[in-house]
Amino acid sequence: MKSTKHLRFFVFINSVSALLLFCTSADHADQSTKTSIVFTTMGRSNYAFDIYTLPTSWDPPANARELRITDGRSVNFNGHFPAAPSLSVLPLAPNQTPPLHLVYVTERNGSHSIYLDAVYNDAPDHTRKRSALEGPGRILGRVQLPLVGDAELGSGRISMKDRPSLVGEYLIYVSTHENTGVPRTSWAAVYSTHLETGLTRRLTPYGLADFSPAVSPSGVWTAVASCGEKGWNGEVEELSTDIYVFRTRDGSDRVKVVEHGGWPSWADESTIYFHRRSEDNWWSVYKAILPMNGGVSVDSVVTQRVTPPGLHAFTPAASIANKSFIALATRRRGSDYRHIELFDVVSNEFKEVTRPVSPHAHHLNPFISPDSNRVGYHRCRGASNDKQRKDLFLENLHNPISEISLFRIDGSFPSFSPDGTRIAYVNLPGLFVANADGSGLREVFTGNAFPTAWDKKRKGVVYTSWGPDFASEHTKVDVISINVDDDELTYKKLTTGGENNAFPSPSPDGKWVVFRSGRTGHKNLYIMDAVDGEIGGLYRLTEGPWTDTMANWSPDGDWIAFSSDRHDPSSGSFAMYMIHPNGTGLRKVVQSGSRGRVNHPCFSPDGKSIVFTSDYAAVSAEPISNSHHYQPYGEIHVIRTDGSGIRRLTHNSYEDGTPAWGPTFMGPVDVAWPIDNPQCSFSDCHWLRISPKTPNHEGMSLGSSKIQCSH
Ligand SMILES: *[C@@H]1O[C@H](CO)[C@@H](O)[C@H](O)[C@H]1NC(C)=O
Ligand SMILES: *[C@@H]1O[C@H](CO)[C@@H](O)[C@H](O)[C@H]1NC(C)=O
Ligand SMILES: CC(=O)N[C@H]1CO[C@H](CO)[C@@H](O)[C@@H]1O
Repeated sequence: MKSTKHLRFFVFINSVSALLLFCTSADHADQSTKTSIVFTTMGRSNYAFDIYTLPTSWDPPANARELRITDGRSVNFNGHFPAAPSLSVLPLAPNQTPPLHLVYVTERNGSHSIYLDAVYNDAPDHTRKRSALEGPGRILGRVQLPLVGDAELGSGRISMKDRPSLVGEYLIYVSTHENTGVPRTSWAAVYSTHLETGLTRRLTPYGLADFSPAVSPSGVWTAVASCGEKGWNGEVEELSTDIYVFRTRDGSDRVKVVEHGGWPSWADESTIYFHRRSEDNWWSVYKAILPMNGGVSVDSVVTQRVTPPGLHAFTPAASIANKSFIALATRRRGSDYRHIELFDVVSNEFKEVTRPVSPHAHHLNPFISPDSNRVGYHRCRGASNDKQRKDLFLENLHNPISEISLFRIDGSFPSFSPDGTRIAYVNLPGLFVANADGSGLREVFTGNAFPTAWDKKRKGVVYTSWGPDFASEHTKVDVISINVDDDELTYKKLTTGGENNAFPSPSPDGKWVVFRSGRTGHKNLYIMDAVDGEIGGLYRLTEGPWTDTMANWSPDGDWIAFSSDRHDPSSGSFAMYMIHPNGTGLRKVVQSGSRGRVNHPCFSPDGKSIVFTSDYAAVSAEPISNSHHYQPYGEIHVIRTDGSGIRRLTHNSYEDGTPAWGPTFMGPVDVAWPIDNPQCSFSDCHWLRISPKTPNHEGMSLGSSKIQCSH
């Protein structure tokens, strides 16, 4: 590779920069000892996304084959085919075949980065004038160039990155590396990085959040979906975004062009395709025509619906060379899958692209090459395409606190054994225990159980609750204990009434268990004997017509942290509180805005901090551009017990939840499973209903009630 000299400005996360990154950010809390946090991301272990491409020709050659153009490592998504990159950083062609250039987001190496790949295939020479990837083809090789990682964005910042476009020497993309400082506001903003100098400029005004940027063919204008001044109001389906346009150079001349719309894509300098949920409830693609000679405003822009009712059509991609079609994703009656189709905007005909090729997979977020000859998209690569991938038990993630080693677990509701050597977790239905190095996996309970908690004194004793999750006060759920070292694996029922007794957490002296129960018609906290359960002693800790839940007992025994909506019962808003086990000292630790959510608190081993999941940083992407997440805002945060020093640990557009804080510092490396797990079993957005007139099914999620949309 001849490009080494150009790479000095793009120091990607290597060991040296990672070290710098951690040294400059070691300012949190009084973490005298180093520890680990493990958390869950809904469905993430099933993603395995890669970017693929197919020809767009209306009558594709019979031998057209779907080509995987990313390398089958990690999760690769939201691609973009740049127009003939003229970057001096681009590597030289190793042979004569015309390379295909692809910009995309990848999650390898523990954080989001944006890569540029030059992909070479064996398409015969005469296809050059058409498309390098038409006809048969095998990938011969690739040159991979990291463009932007967290190291480029400054001292120890961690961020999600999204929807990149490469325009000349500039990379335009979303990043979440700047803290808004305001609870329940999105950190997503559009940035431009000059690749030669590494200079990064923010294009979104401070105080606003922008999603889904798209750059016009000339590069002069960028369109975004933005909530504007009204901000984010808890939406988890369609965000209440409008489309704004500004100058790519510096973000100036920002103007709203479309009220109610998202995911813009430019066909030419005055035509923008976008999507919105129509009044008839079908997601549809629309077209906005901007006036040619200035004076652009919502009133001077003409918008037209492009796709008809009767199917969902969204995430449009305009085609530049041949303007007679666009690409989009659809959900149709009779198919459980999201597919990529073309839509002829002259004849109003659809043409299926991915269903004939891979009918049983979700395909997301299409994009079209500048010559209009191919369409790209991402989908789950599946096990057969995935020789290099190892399934991960624990995926190590960068985070801004050097004393904490952060892992995503392939499971939910994890908890550490007191010595940190074992992890119990749930993979419904079933409760499992494994060594922290991924060995010794054992299913210890086969019922529907959640969450998990280890006794601090009696070795191998794990508490859980057995019954349906996210159920009403009177649902039959009981707290049980299991000795996971016992060959018989018998369980002991500790509660008897069965009235939604759940979320047990044992005291450090091994004598008591705090749990929540719905026995009075409200979920409040109770304390019972750890060994004999209710019959050995039962005390009521909290009482009121609201929900107290997800309790966690502090390591010194003096406090119980929990999640409650007592400040606004039944509103769906949860804050974190602390109370002494004797019922005194109640105080609120943190609330996310006035209506947000703070769930699943867990104390640090030194008792000075608490990890939790929250919508404190709002959402980071349009939910429809992802697969299903009940709570796409869920991110892992830590805070001191006095309510100061909140820090965001995770950055993504997924649902992160159920964190556990362990006593040892586990080396910051991935832990692979010894076995292969099934993949690609995630679901498309549940709220994309195919019969829009039928009522919504209430979403059930890692929190305990569903958030209301603001419209
Ligand atoms: C442009 O796309 C349409 C399909 O919408 C196709 O029929 C036509 O042949 C294409 N034109 C060219 C020049 O490729
Ligand atoms: C309640 O418990 C806390 C700590 O656990 C203690 O400091 C306090 O004195 C106790 N209050 C009463 C009234 O017992
Ligand atoms: C800089 C760095 O850590 N690179 C690693 C990123 O991950 C791949 C595997 O996906 C490794 O091969 C690289 O060494």
